[in-house]
Amino acid sequence: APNNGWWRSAVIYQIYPRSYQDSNGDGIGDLAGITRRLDHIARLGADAVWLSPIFTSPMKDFGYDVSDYNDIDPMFGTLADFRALVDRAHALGLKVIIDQVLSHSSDQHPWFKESRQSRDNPKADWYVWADAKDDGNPPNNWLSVFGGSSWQWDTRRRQYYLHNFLTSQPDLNFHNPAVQDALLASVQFWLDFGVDGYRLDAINFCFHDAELRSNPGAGMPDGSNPTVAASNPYAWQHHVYDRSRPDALGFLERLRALTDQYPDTMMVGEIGDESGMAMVAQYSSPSAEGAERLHMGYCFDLLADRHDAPYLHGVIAKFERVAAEAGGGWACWALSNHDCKRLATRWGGDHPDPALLRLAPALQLSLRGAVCLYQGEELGLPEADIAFEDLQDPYGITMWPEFKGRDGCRTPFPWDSAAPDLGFGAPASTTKPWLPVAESHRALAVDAQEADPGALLHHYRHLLQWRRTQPALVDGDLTLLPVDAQVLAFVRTHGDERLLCAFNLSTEPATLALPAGDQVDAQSTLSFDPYGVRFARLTRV
Ligand code: TEU
Ligand code: CA
Repeated sequence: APNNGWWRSAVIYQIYPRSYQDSNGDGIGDLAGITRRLDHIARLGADAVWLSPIFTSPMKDFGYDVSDYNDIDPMFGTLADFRALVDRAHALGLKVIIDQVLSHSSDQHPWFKESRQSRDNPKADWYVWADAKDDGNPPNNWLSVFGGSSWQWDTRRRQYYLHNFLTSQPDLNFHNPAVQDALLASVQFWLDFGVDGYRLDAINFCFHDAELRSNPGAGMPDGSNPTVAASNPYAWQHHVYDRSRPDALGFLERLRALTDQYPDTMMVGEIGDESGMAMVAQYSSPSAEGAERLHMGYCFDLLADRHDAPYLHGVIAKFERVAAEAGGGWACWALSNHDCKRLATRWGGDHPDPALLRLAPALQLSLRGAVCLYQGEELGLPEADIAFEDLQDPYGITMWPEFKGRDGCRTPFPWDSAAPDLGFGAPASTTKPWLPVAESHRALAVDAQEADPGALLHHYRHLLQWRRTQPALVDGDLTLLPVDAQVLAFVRTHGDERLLCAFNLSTEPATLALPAGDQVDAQSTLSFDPYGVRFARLTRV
Protein backbone atom coordinates (compact mmCIF):
# COMPACT_ATOMS: atom_id res chain seq x y z
CA ALA A 1 0.00 0.00 0.00
CA PRO A 2 1.26 3.52 -0.74
CA ASN A 3 2.90 5.64 1.90
CA ASN A 4 3.17 9.37 1.27
CA GLY A 5 5.73 9.84 4.03
CA TRP A 6 3.62 12.40 5.94
CA TRP A 7 5.33 11.26 9.13
CA ARG A 8 8.83 12.32 8.07
CA SER A 9 8.32 15.93 9.13
CA ALA A 10 5.19 15.44 11.22
CA VAL A 11 4.40 17.32 14.38
CA ILE A 12 2.85 14.77 16.72
CA TYR A 13 1.02 16.08 19.76
CA GLN A 14 1.17 13.65 22.68
CA ILE A 15 -1.90 13.39 24.89
CA TYR A 16 -1.84 11.78 28.30
CA PRO A 17 -5.53 10.77 28.32
CA ARG A 18 -6.02 10.70 32.11
CA SER A 19 -5.07 14.35 32.28
CA TYR A 20 -6.43 16.13 29.22
CA GLN A 21 -10.16 16.63 29.72
CA ASP A 22 -12.63 14.88 31.99
CA SER A 23 -16.08 14.78 30.39
CA ASN A 24 -18.12 12.92 33.03
CA GLY A 25 -16.88 14.44 36.27
CA ASP A 26 -15.18 11.36 37.70
CA GLY A 27 -11.86 13.18 38.03
CA ILE A 28 -10.17 11.29 35.21
CA GLY A 29 -9.68 12.45 31.64
CA ASP A 30 -11.39 10.40 28.93
CA LEU A 31 -11.92 9.95 25.19
CA ALA A 32 -15.05 12.09 24.96
CA GLY A 33 -13.08 14.87 26.65
CA ILE A 34 -10.24 14.54 24.16
CA THR A 35 -12.66 14.59 21.23
CA ARG A 36 -14.08 17.85 22.50
CA ARG A 37 -10.60 19.37 22.67
CA LEU A 38 -9.21 18.24 19.32
CA ASP A 39 -9.86 21.73 17.91
CA HIS A 40 -7.13 23.08 20.18
CA ILE A 41 -4.65 20.67 18.60
CA ALA A 42 -5.80 21.32 15.06
CA ARG A 43 -5.53 25.09 15.62
CA LEU A 44 -2.05 24.59 16.98
CA GLY A 45 -1.14 23.14 13.60
CA ALA A 46 -0.16 19.60 14.57
CA ASP A 47 -0.36 16.73 12.05
CA ALA A 48 -1.22 13.95 14.46
CA VAL A 49 -2.14 13.09 18.01
CA TRP A 50 -0.47 10.28 19.92
CA LEU A 51 -2.61 8.95 22.74
CA SER A 52 -0.84 7.27 25.65
CA PRO A 53 -2.54 3.87 26.27
CA ILE A 54 -6.34 3.80 26.34
CA PHE A 55 -6.77 0.01 26.53
CA THR A 56 -8.29 -2.11 29.28
CA SER A 57 -5.94 -1.97 32.22
CA PRO A 58 -5.80 -2.31 36.00
CA MET A 59 -3.88 1.02 35.76
CA LYS A 60 -0.96 -0.05 37.96
CA ASP A 61 1.23 1.89 35.50
CA PHE A 62 -1.68 4.00 34.23
CA GLY A 63 -2.37 2.05 31.08
CA TYR A 64 1.13 0.80 30.33
CA ASP A 65 -0.12 -2.48 31.82
CA VAL A 66 -2.68 -3.82 29.36
CA SER A 67 -5.15 -6.57 30.27
CA ASP A 68 -7.07 -6.54 26.96
CA TYR A 69 -5.27 -5.33 23.85
CA ASN A 70 -8.46 -5.10 21.81
CA ASP A 71 -10.72 -2.97 23.95
CA ILE A 72 -10.93 0.48 25.52
CA ASP A 73 -10.75 0.84 29.29
CA PRO A 74 -14.21 1.81 30.64
CA MET A 75 -12.55 4.65 32.53
CA PHE A 76 -11.72 6.22 29.17
CA GLY A 77 -14.91 5.22 27.35
CA THR A 78 -15.96 2.67 24.76
CA LEU A 79 -15.00 1.58 21.27
CA ALA A 80 -17.80 3.86 20.05
CA ASP A 81 -16.17 6.80 21.86
CA PHE A 82 -12.89 5.97 20.20
CA ARG A 83 -14.63 5.75 16.82
CA ALA A 84 -16.01 9.25 17.41
CA LEU A 85 -12.56 10.51 18.38
CA VAL A 86 -10.88 9.07 15.28
CA ASP A 87 -13.63 10.40 13.00
CA ARG A 88 -13.45 13.88 14.51
CA ALA A 89 -9.64 13.88 14.29
CA HIS A 90 -9.75 12.86 10.65
CA ALA A 91 -12.34 15.52 9.90
CA LEU A 92 -9.90 18.07 11.36
CA GLY A 93 -7.03 16.67 9.31
CA LEU A 94 -5.34 15.04 12.29
CA LYS A 95 -3.91 11.52 12.21
CA VAL A 96 -4.36 9.28 15.25
CA ILE A 97 -1.44 7.36 16.69
CA ILE A 98 -2.05 4.83 19.46
CA ASP A 99 0.40 3.51 22.04
CA GLN A 100 1.12 -0.22 21.70
CA VAL A 101 2.59 -1.79 24.81
CA LEU A 102 3.69 -5.13 23.37
CA SER A 103 6.81 -5.84 25.40
CA HIS A 104 4.83 -6.73 28.51
CA SER A 105 1.21 -7.14 29.55
CA SER A 106 -0.60 -6.66 32.83
CA ASP A 107 -0.46 -9.56 35.30
CA GLN A 108 -4.27 -9.42 35.01
CA HIS A 109 -4.18 -10.29 31.30
CA PRO A 110 -5.90 -13.68 30.72
CA TRP A 111 -2.68 -14.87 29.02
CA PHE A 112 -0.68 -14.33 32.19
CA LYS A 113 -3.40 -15.70 34.46
CA GLU A 114 -3.28 -18.90 32.40
CA SER A 115 0.49 -18.94 32.09
CA ARG A 116 1.05 -18.81 35.84
CA GLN A 117 -1.30 -21.77 36.52
CA SER A 118 1.24 -24.52 35.79
CA ARG A 119 4.42 -25.33 33.92
CA ASP A 120 2.60 -27.23 31.19
CA ASN A 121 -0.53 -25.27 30.25
CA PRO A 122 -0.94 -24.04 26.64
CA LYS A 123 0.37 -20.58 27.57
CA ALA A 124 3.08 -21.84 29.95
CA ASP A 125 5.76 -20.41 27.69
CA TRP A 126 4.06 -17.08 26.80
CA TYR A 127 5.99 -15.25 29.51
CA VAL A 128 9.59 -15.59 30.67
CA TRP A 129 9.72 -18.18 33.44
CA ALA A 130 12.84 -19.54 35.10
CA ASP A 131 13.75 -21.78 38.00
CA ALA A 132 15.45 -20.38 41.07
CA LYS A 133 19.15 -21.00 41.46
CA ASP A 134 20.14 -23.67 44.01
CA ASP A 135 20.30 -21.02 46.72
CA GLY A 136 16.77 -19.85 45.85
CA ASN A 137 17.96 -16.66 44.19
CA PRO A 138 16.76 -15.39 40.80
CA PRO A 139 18.42 -16.91 37.73
CA ASN A 140 20.60 -13.88 37.05
CA ASN A 141 21.38 -10.29 38.05
CA TRP A 142 18.97 -8.43 35.76
CA LEU A 143 17.44 -5.30 37.26
CA SER A 144 14.04 -3.70 36.79
CA VAL A 145 13.92 -0.13 35.44
CA PHE A 146 11.66 0.69 38.39
CA GLY A 147 14.02 -0.76 41.01
CA GLY A 148 15.13 -4.13 42.38
CA SER A 149 15.56 -7.47 40.61
CA SER A 150 13.59 -7.90 37.40
CA TRP A 151 12.58 -11.38 38.59
CA GLN A 152 9.50 -11.98 40.70
CA TRP A 153 8.83 -15.26 42.52
CA ASP A 154 5.48 -16.88 41.75
CA THR A 155 4.31 -19.14 44.55
CA ARG A 156 2.02 -21.26 42.38
CA ARG A 157 4.46 -22.19 39.62
CA ARG A 158 7.34 -22.01 42.09
CA GLN A 159 9.33 -20.19 39.44
CA TYR A 160 10.47 -16.66 38.77
CA TYR A 161 8.98 -14.53 35.99
CA LEU A 162 10.68 -11.62 34.26
CA HIS A 163 9.43 -8.04 34.53
CA ASN A 164 11.50 -5.15 33.17
CA PHE A 165 9.19 -2.63 34.83
CA LEU A 166 6.67 -3.23 37.67
CA THR A 167 6.07 -6.73 39.04
CA SER A 168 2.54 -6.31 37.66
CA GLN A 169 4.01 -5.96 34.13
CA PRO A 170 5.28 -9.47 33.26
CA ASP A 171 7.46 -9.62 30.17
CA LEU A 172 5.97 -11.45 27.19
CA ASN A 173 8.19 -14.15 25.69
CA PHE A 174 8.90 -13.02 22.13
CA HIS A 175 11.00 -16.12 21.49
CA ASN A 176 7.66 -17.92 21.23
CA PRO A 177 6.22 -17.36 17.71
CA ALA A 178 2.65 -17.78 19.03
CA VAL A 179 3.19 -14.70 21.22
CA GLN A 180 4.35 -12.67 18.24
CA ASP A 181 1.33 -13.86 16.24
CA ALA A 182 -1.11 -12.91 18.99
CA LEU A 183 0.37 -9.43 19.31
CA LEU A 184 0.40 -8.91 15.55
CA ALA A 185 -3.28 -9.87 15.48
CA SER A 186 -4.09 -7.14 17.97
CA VAL A 187 -2.02 -4.60 16.04
CA GLN A 188 -4.03 -5.58 12.98
CA PHE A 189 -7.26 -5.10 14.91
CA TRP A 190 -6.45 -1.40 15.38
CA LEU A 191 -5.17 -0.94 11.84
CA ASP A 192 -8.50 -2.33 10.64
CA PHE A 193 -10.22 0.05 13.03
CA GLY A 194 -8.59 2.91 11.17
CA VAL A 195 -5.77 4.28 13.29
CA ASP A 196 -2.91 5.90 11.38
CA GLY A 197 -0.11 4.28 13.26
CA TYR A 198 1.35 3.57 16.61
CA ARG A 199 4.09 4.30 19.04
CA LEU A 200 5.74 1.12 20.25
CA ASP A 201 6.39 1.29 23.96
CA ALA A 202 9.80 0.12 25.20
CA ILE A 203 10.20 -1.86 21.99
CA ASN A 204 13.84 -2.72 22.64
CA PHE A 205 12.72 -4.60 25.76
CA CYS A 206 10.73 -7.22 23.86
CA PHE A 207 13.52 -9.79 23.56
CA HIS A 208 15.85 -11.10 26.26
CA ASP A 209 18.84 -13.42 26.05
CA ALA A 210 17.37 -16.93 25.86
CA GLU A 211 20.33 -18.29 27.87
CA LEU A 212 19.56 -15.78 30.62
CA ARG A 213 23.19 -14.70 30.96
CA SER A 214 23.91 -12.14 33.69
CA ASN A 215 24.66 -8.58 32.62
CA PRO A 216 28.24 -7.39 33.07
CA GLY A 217 28.64 -4.83 35.88
CA ALA A 218 29.08 -1.23 34.85
CA GLY A 219 30.47 -0.03 38.17
CA MET A 220 28.80 0.16 41.54
CA PRO A 221 28.49 -1.50 44.00
CA ASP A 222 31.99 -2.96 43.56
CA GLY A 223 33.32 0.61 43.37
CA SER A 224 35.04 0.25 40.05
CA ASN A 225 33.27 3.16 38.39
CA PRO A 226 32.68 6.18 40.60
CA THR A 227 30.94 8.03 37.76
CA VAL A 228 27.96 5.73 38.11
CA ALA A 229 25.45 7.29 40.48
CA ALA A 230 24.94 5.26 43.62
CA SER A 231 21.33 6.42 43.59
CA ASN A 232 20.60 4.61 40.35
CA PRO A 233 21.24 0.89 40.81
CA TYR A 234 19.88 0.29 37.29
CA ALA A 235 23.10 1.88 36.02
CA TRP A 236 25.21 -0.65 37.98
CA GLN A 237 25.18 -2.93 34.96
CA HIS A 238 25.38 -2.78 31.19
CA HIS A 239 22.04 -4.00 29.86
CA VAL A 240 23.37 -6.22 27.12
CA TYR A 241 21.39 -9.39 27.84
CA ASP A 242 18.07 -8.15 29.20
CA ARG A 243 17.16 -5.80 26.34
CA SER A 244 18.06 -4.51 22.87
CA ARG A 245 18.74 -8.04 21.64
CA PRO A 246 19.33 -8.38 17.88
CA ASP A 247 16.27 -10.71 17.61
CA ALA A 248 14.06 -7.61 17.90
CA LEU A 249 14.84 -6.68 14.31
CA GLY A 250 13.09 -9.73 12.91
CA PHE A 251 9.93 -8.93 14.85
CA LEU A 252 10.03 -5.32 13.63
CA GLU A 253 10.24 -6.61 10.06
CA ARG A 254 7.10 -8.70 10.63
CA LEU A 255 5.35 -5.72 12.14
CA ARG A 256 6.36 -3.51 9.22
CA ALA A 257 5.16 -6.01 6.64
CA LEU A 258 1.73 -6.01 8.32
CA THR A 259 1.60 -2.23 8.73
CA ASP A 260 2.58 -1.67 5.11
CA GLN A 261 -0.68 -3.27 4.04
CA TYR A 262 -2.43 -0.13 5.31
CA PRO A 263 -1.84 3.07 3.33
CA ASP A 264 -0.03 5.99 4.97
CA THR A 265 0.44 4.32 8.35
CA MET A 266 3.48 4.84 10.54
CA MET A 267 5.24 3.25 13.48
CA VAL A 268 7.61 5.03 15.82
CA GLY A 269 9.52 3.01 18.40
CA GLU A 270 10.51 4.05 21.89
CA ILE A 271 14.05 2.76 22.22
CA GLY A 272 15.73 3.41 25.55
CA ASP A 273 19.20 2.02 25.14
CA GLU A 274 22.65 2.82 26.49
CA SER A 275 23.88 3.19 22.93
CA GLY A 276 21.12 5.74 22.37
CA MET A 277 20.81 6.89 18.82
CA ALA A 278 22.78 4.07 17.23
CA MET A 279 19.88 1.78 18.15
CA VAL A 280 17.33 4.35 16.97
CA ALA A 281 19.08 4.45 13.61
CA GLN A 282 19.35 0.68 13.34
CA TYR A 283 15.69 0.07 14.22
CA SER A 284 14.60 2.62 11.61
CA SER A 285 16.87 1.36 8.79
CA PRO A 286 16.34 -1.53 6.40
CA SER A 287 18.19 -4.81 6.81
CA ALA A 288 21.03 -5.78 4.45
CA GLU A 289 18.38 -7.70 2.49
CA GLY A 290 16.22 -4.56 2.27
CA ALA A 291 13.55 -5.52 4.79
CA GLU A 292 12.09 -2.36 6.33
CA ARG A 293 11.67 -1.98 10.10
CA LEU A 294 10.34 1.07 11.97
CA HIS A 295 9.53 4.26 10.11
CA MET A 296 11.30 6.18 12.82
CA GLY A 297 12.80 5.98 16.27
CA TYR A 298 12.03 8.19 19.22
CA CYS A 299 15.17 9.98 20.43
CA PHE A 300 15.82 10.36 24.17
CA ASP A 301 18.78 12.69 23.73
CA LEU A 302 16.84 15.95 23.96
CA LEU A 303 15.10 14.79 27.11
CA ALA A 304 18.31 15.27 29.09
CA ASP A 305 18.93 18.20 31.42
CA ARG A 306 21.82 19.50 29.30
CA HIS A 307 20.89 21.97 26.60
CA ASP A 308 24.08 23.94 25.99
CA ALA A 309 25.24 24.46 22.42
CA PRO A 310 28.12 21.92 22.47
CA TYR A 311 25.84 19.21 23.87
CA LEU A 312 23.12 19.80 21.27
CA HIS A 313 25.74 19.99 18.54
CA GLY A 314 26.99 16.57 19.67
CA VAL A 315 23.49 15.08 19.62
CA ILE A 316 22.76 16.27 16.10
CA ALA A 317 26.21 15.28 14.82
CA LYS A 318 25.82 11.83 16.31
CA PHE A 319 22.41 11.26 14.81
CA GLU A 320 23.55 12.35 11.35
CA ARG A 321 26.54 9.99 11.66
CA VAL A 322 24.72 6.91 12.95
CA ALA A 323 21.89 7.34 10.45
CA ALA A 324 24.37 7.52 7.58
CA GLU A 325 26.12 4.42 8.92
CA ALA A 326 22.86 2.52 9.29
CA GLY A 327 21.76 3.58 5.82
CA GLY A 328 18.48 5.36 6.44
CA GLY A 329 17.56 5.97 10.10
CA TRP A 330 14.88 8.53 10.84
CA ALA A 331 14.41 10.41 14.11
CA CYS A 332 11.45 11.70 16.06
CA TRP A 333 12.62 14.47 18.43
CA ALA A 334 10.93 15.17 21.75
CA LEU A 335 11.75 17.78 24.38
CA SER A 336 9.43 16.25 26.96
CA ASN A 337 6.92 13.48 27.56
CA HIS A 338 4.87 11.83 30.30
CA ASP A 339 8.00 10.23 31.82
CA CYS A 340 10.20 13.26 32.29
CA LYS A 341 10.35 16.64 33.96
CA ARG A 342 8.51 19.35 32.03
CA LEU A 343 10.63 21.29 29.56
CA ALA A 344 10.14 24.76 31.07
CA THR A 345 11.52 23.59 34.42
CA ARG A 346 14.15 21.23 33.06
CA TRP A 347 15.72 23.86 30.82
CA GLY A 348 14.63 26.99 32.63
CA GLY A 349 14.68 26.14 36.35
CA ASP A 350 12.29 27.88 38.72
CA HIS A 351 12.11 31.10 36.68
CA PRO A 352 12.43 30.15 33.01
CA ASP A 353 13.52 32.97 30.71
CA PRO A 354 10.64 33.56 28.24
CA ALA A 355 13.20 33.85 25.42
CA LEU A 356 14.48 30.32 26.17
CA LEU A 357 10.92 28.95 26.02
CA ARG A 358 10.60 30.52 22.54
CA LEU A 359 13.95 29.23 21.43
CA ALA A 360 13.17 25.61 22.39
CA PRO A 361 10.39 24.92 19.85
CA ALA A 362 12.17 26.95 17.16
CA LEU A 363 15.18 24.70 17.57
CA GLN A 364 13.15 21.50 17.78
CA LEU A 365 11.10 22.35 14.69
CA SER A 366 14.17 23.07 12.60
CA LEU A 367 15.75 19.65 13.15
CA ARG A 368 15.72 16.98 10.47
CA GLY A 369 12.98 14.54 11.40
CA ALA A 370 9.59 14.40 13.05
CA VAL A 371 8.70 16.14 16.28
CA CYS A 372 6.65 15.20 19.34
CA LEU A 373 5.12 17.91 21.49
CA TYR A 374 3.85 16.85 24.89
CA GLN A 375 0.57 18.38 26.07
CA GLY A 376 1.28 21.65 27.83
CA GLU A 377 4.59 22.34 26.11
CA GLU A 378 2.70 24.83 23.93
CA LEU A 379 1.73 26.67 27.13
CA GLY A 380 5.20 26.59 28.70
CA LEU A 381 3.87 24.75 31.73
CA PRO A 382 6.34 24.23 34.58
CA GLU A 383 6.72 20.92 36.40
CA ALA A 384 4.04 20.66 39.12
CA ASP A 385 5.05 20.20 42.73
CA ILE A 386 3.31 17.15 44.19
CA ALA A 387 3.16 16.34 47.87
CA PHE A 388 4.04 12.78 48.86
CA GLU A 389 0.41 12.14 49.95
CA ASP A 390 -0.81 13.00 46.45
CA LEU A 391 1.70 10.84 44.53
CA GLN A 392 0.20 8.29 42.14
CA ASP A 393 3.19 7.03 40.18
CA PRO A 394 4.45 3.77 41.73
CA TYR A 395 7.95 4.61 40.49
CA GLY A 396 7.86 7.88 42.44
CA ILE A 397 6.45 6.25 45.55
CA THR A 398 9.27 3.64 45.58
CA MET A 399 12.05 6.12 44.87
CA TRP A 400 10.89 9.03 47.04
CA PRO A 401 12.47 11.38 47.99
CA GLU A 402 15.55 10.96 45.79
CA PHE A 403 13.39 10.76 42.69
CA LYS A 404 9.89 12.14 42.89
CA GLY A 405 8.46 10.14 40.04
CA ARG A 406 6.56 11.23 36.97
CA ASP A 407 3.43 12.83 38.41
CA GLY A 408 4.79 16.39 38.13
CA CYS A 409 4.32 16.33 34.34
CA ARG A 410 0.98 14.48 34.45
CA THR A 411 -1.30 16.92 36.28
CA PRO A 412 -4.63 17.97 34.69
CA PHE A 413 -4.37 20.26 31.66
CA PRO A 414 -5.22 23.91 32.33
CA TRP A 415 -8.00 25.09 30.02
CA ASP A 416 -9.71 27.77 32.06
CA SER A 417 -7.87 30.16 34.37
CA ALA A 418 -11.07 31.10 36.22
CA ALA A 419 -12.30 27.61 37.10
CA PRO A 420 -11.30 26.05 40.42
CA ASP A 421 -10.19 22.89 38.59
CA LEU A 422 -8.74 24.87 35.66
CA GLY A 423 -11.53 23.55 33.44
CA PHE A 424 -10.31 19.96 33.62
CA GLY A 425 -13.67 18.63 34.81
CA ALA A 426 -15.81 21.02 32.81
CA PRO A 427 -18.67 21.25 33.42
CA ALA A 428 -17.23 21.70 36.91
CA SER A 429 -16.73 18.38 38.57
CA THR A 430 -17.30 17.62 42.22
CA THR A 431 -14.80 14.79 42.24
CA LYS A 432 -11.19 15.58 43.04
CA PRO A 433 -9.05 15.12 39.92
CA TRP A 434 -6.80 12.05 40.09
CA LEU A 435 -3.81 14.37 40.51
CA PRO A 436 -4.19 17.87 41.94
CA VAL A 437 -4.28 20.73 39.44
CA ALA A 438 -1.17 22.92 39.61
CA GLU A 439 -1.83 26.48 40.76
CA SER A 440 1.37 27.44 38.93
CA HIS A 441 -0.53 26.60 35.71
CA ARG A 442 -3.48 28.93 36.30
CA ALA A 443 -2.06 32.07 34.70
CA LEU A 444 -0.82 29.94 31.78
CA ALA A 445 -4.20 28.33 31.01
CA VAL A 446 -5.39 28.20 27.40
CA ASP A 447 -8.02 30.94 27.80
CA ALA A 448 -5.48 33.35 29.29
CA GLN A 449 -2.98 32.74 26.48
CA GLU A 450 -5.67 32.99 23.79
CA ALA A 451 -6.42 36.50 25.05
CA ASP A 452 -2.78 37.61 25.01
CA PRO A 453 -1.29 37.98 21.51
CA GLY A 454 2.22 37.90 22.99
CA ALA A 455 1.68 34.54 24.72
CA LEU A 456 3.78 31.46 24.02
CA LEU A 457 0.78 29.58 22.57
CA HIS A 458 0.66 32.01 19.63
CA HIS A 459 4.39 31.59 19.12
CA TYR A 460 3.91 27.81 18.81
CA ARG A 461 1.04 28.28 16.35
CA HIS A 462 3.06 30.69 14.28
CA LEU A 463 6.10 28.41 14.23
CA LEU A 464 4.14 25.32 13.20
CA GLN A 465 2.39 27.20 10.43
CA TRP A 466 5.60 28.88 9.20
CA ARG A 467 7.52 25.58 9.17
CA ARG A 468 5.06 24.10 6.68
CA THR A 469 5.99 26.83 4.23
CA GLN A 470 9.75 26.12 4.46
CA PRO A 471 10.79 23.22 2.24
CA ALA A 472 14.31 23.44 3.69
CA LEU A 473 12.93 22.61 7.16
CA VAL A 474 10.42 20.02 5.98
CA ASP A 475 12.70 18.23 3.57
CA GLY A 476 16.20 19.65 3.54
CA ASP A 477 19.57 18.13 4.33
CA LEU A 478 21.28 19.27 7.49
CA THR A 479 24.87 20.50 7.80
CA LEU A 480 26.24 21.61 11.15
CA LEU A 481 28.47 24.66 11.55
CA PRO A 482 31.50 24.10 13.83
CA VAL A 483 30.96 23.60 17.56
CA ASP A 484 30.66 26.86 19.45
CA ALA A 485 30.38 27.42 23.19
CA GLN A 486 27.29 29.65 22.84
CA VAL A 487 25.63 29.29 19.45
CA LEU A 488 24.25 26.13 17.88
CA ALA A 489 24.03 26.63 14.13
CA PHE A 490 23.27 24.46 11.14
CA VAL A 491 22.20 24.89 7.54
CA ARG A 492 19.18 23.16 6.03
CA THR A 493 19.59 22.83 2.29
CA HIS A 494 16.83 22.26 -0.22
CA GLY A 495 17.68 22.67 -3.91
CA ASP A 496 19.35 26.06 -4.23
CA GLU A 497 18.02 27.28 -0.95
CA ARG A 498 20.23 27.26 2.13
CA LEU A 499 18.48 28.20 5.35
CA LEU A 500 20.70 29.01 8.32
CA CYS A 501 19.19 28.06 11.69
CA ALA A 502 21.07 29.53 14.64
CA PHE A 503 20.35 29.60 18.36
CA ASN A 504 22.21 31.34 21.16
CA LEU A 505 21.82 28.90 24.04
CA SER A 506 23.71 31.07 26.49
CA THR A 507 22.63 33.91 28.77
CA GLU A 508 25.18 36.27 27.17
CA PRO A 509 25.15 38.12 23.83
CA ALA A 510 26.97 36.17 21.14
CA THR A 511 28.42 36.53 17.67
CA LEU A 512 28.47 33.86 14.98
CA ALA A 513 30.94 33.86 12.11
CA LEU A 514 29.33 32.55 8.94
CA PRO A 515 31.17 29.95 6.83
CA ALA A 516 33.77 31.44 4.52
CA GLY A 517 32.14 32.71 1.33
CA ASP A 518 28.64 32.93 2.85
CA GLN A 519 26.73 35.97 4.02
CA VAL A 520 23.39 37.11 5.37
CA ASP A 521 22.28 40.58 4.29
CA ALA A 522 25.84 41.38 3.18
CA GLN A 523 27.17 40.49 6.66
CA SER A 524 29.68 37.76 7.42
CA THR A 525 28.81 37.63 11.12
CA LEU A 526 25.54 37.59 13.03
CA SER A 527 24.86 39.04 16.48
CA PHE A 528 22.59 37.43 19.04
CA ASP A 529 20.86 38.49 22.22
CA PRO A 530 20.80 35.96 25.06
CA TYR A 531 18.65 33.04 23.84
CA GLY A 532 18.34 34.77 20.47
CA VAL A 533 17.19 32.83 17.39
CA ARG A 534 17.98 33.55 13.73
CA PHE A 535 16.60 31.91 10.60
CA ALA A 536 18.25 33.42 7.54
CA ARG A 537 18.87 32.59 3.90
CA LEU A 538 22.56 32.25 3.12
CA THR A 539 23.89 33.81 -0.05
CA ARG A 540 27.35 33.58 -1.64
CA VAL A 541 29.62 36.60 -1.22
O1 TEU B 1 8.89 3.83 29.17
C1 TEU B 1 10.03 3.02 29.02
C2 TEU B 1 11.03 3.50 29.96
O2 TEU B 1 10.83 3.49 31.13
C3 TEU B 1 12.25 4.06 29.44
O3 TEU B 1 12.18 5.44 29.38
C4 TEU B 1 13.33 3.64 30.34
O4 TEU B 1 13.36 4.48 31.46
C5 TEU B 1 14.63 3.69 29.68
O5 TEU B 1 14.56 2.87 28.57
C6 TEU B 1 15.69 3.17 30.60
O6 TEU B 1 16.92 3.36 30.01
C7 TEU B 1 7.67 3.35 28.75
C8 TEU B 1 6.58 4.32 29.08
O7 TEU B 1 6.83 5.54 28.42
C9 TEU B 1 6.44 4.47 30.55
O8 TEU B 1 5.45 5.39 30.91
C10 TEU B 1 6.11 3.11 31.13
O9 TEU B 1 6.09 3.18 32.52
C11 TEU B 1 7.12 2.06 30.69
O10 TEU B 1 7.36 2.08 29.30
C12 TEU B 1 6.60 0.68 31.00
O11 TEU B 1 5.58 0.37 30.11
CA1 CA C 1 -13.81 10.93 33.09
